[in-house]
Amino acid sequence: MPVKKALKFPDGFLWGAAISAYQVEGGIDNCDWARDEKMPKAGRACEHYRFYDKDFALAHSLGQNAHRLSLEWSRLEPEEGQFNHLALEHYQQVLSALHARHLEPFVTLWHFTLPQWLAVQEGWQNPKSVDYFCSYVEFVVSNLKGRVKFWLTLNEPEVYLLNGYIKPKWPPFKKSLFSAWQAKRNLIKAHQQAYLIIKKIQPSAQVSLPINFSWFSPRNKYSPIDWWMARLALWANGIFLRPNKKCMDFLAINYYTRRMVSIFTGFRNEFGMTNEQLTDMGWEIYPKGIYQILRRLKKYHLPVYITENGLADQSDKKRWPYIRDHLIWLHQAIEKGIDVRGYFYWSLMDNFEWADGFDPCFGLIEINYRTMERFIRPSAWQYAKTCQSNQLLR
Ligand code: IFM
Repeated sequence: MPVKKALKFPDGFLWGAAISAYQVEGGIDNCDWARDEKMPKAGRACEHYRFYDKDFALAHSLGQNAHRLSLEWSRLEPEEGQFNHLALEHYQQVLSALHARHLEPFVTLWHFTLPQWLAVQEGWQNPKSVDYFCSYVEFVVSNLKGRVKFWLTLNEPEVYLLNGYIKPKWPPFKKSLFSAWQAKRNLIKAHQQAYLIIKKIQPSAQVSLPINFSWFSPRNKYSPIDWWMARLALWANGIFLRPNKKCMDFLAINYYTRRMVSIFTGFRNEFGMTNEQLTDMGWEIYPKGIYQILRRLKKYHLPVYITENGLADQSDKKRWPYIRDHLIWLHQAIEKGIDVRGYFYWSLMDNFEWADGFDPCFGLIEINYRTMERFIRPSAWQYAKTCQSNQLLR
């Protein structure tokens, strides 16, 4: 969709980028990902634990006014029931550094990694995981409530179930629908109870759970089965939304791609496409999907934050067109009455992309993993113009 005129975003719109602890901090060795021999290791990652202030200065220089990060549970509770006050102080400093740079923090409490003491007790499959999570949330929120307004409980639990229990290519590597169902039940309870705890400690907090929504289209649009499968997939994508809708103050949407659905080949996203239409991960670039998802979720009548949207693109040639085109569709959704209040690009910097290691480059900022130098990519300056002016210029 070509931009015809400057597209103005609502006053107070939040513009930022997102990261998560294990993917960027470095030095996390007490969680399931660090201990599992089958997985690539994050190791030093981007040494963001050390360079956070420098990284926030870069985000600020790029015109951003918000920032999404996660806390590492295994740092804050390295042993069951034992909270680490040094780690807490660290995150207090991190949050103060964000405020000093006028970056509104969105804080995720759990982003895929489990403390090792919980992983060896069957992680989210264990019903006790709900109580463990709640006591961690209580500790964190009581101590950080003065610095955080926006809390995100569990990042993309549906992606976690798929990769950890169905495919499975992530810890805990359980190929079992029954185990997935147990974990799902506990994740839902964990979100709902954490929501109540946060609201009790901090009534003014805004709480949600980020869900990774894809758009699904039938591969063969004349096939009723493909069509029906695509509808089913869209419905299934909401397994963490429907039961939690009363425990969400806003919708936190992560959107990346569309998947083509077919009775013959299942759920794929790279059929018959040129390289131009694909990211380095092989994901289709389909900006209209963000609009289609938002239209579908309008019935929830909740404010929306796009808590992740981005692509792996080592060349940096596709990044700005990708962001721009998604913002055009986002603006279209706002014009249709959807209350979108913020957008976070994934990711502020290149980082550890889970089972894919360090190869994919999602960052607005490139990292030299040897020297830990940071280099701002040209696309980041383009995005900065929008962040600074609160509009998408022609
Ligand atoms: O890197 C991940 C992130 O941890 C969760 N959402 C999707 C991103 C890109 O795959």
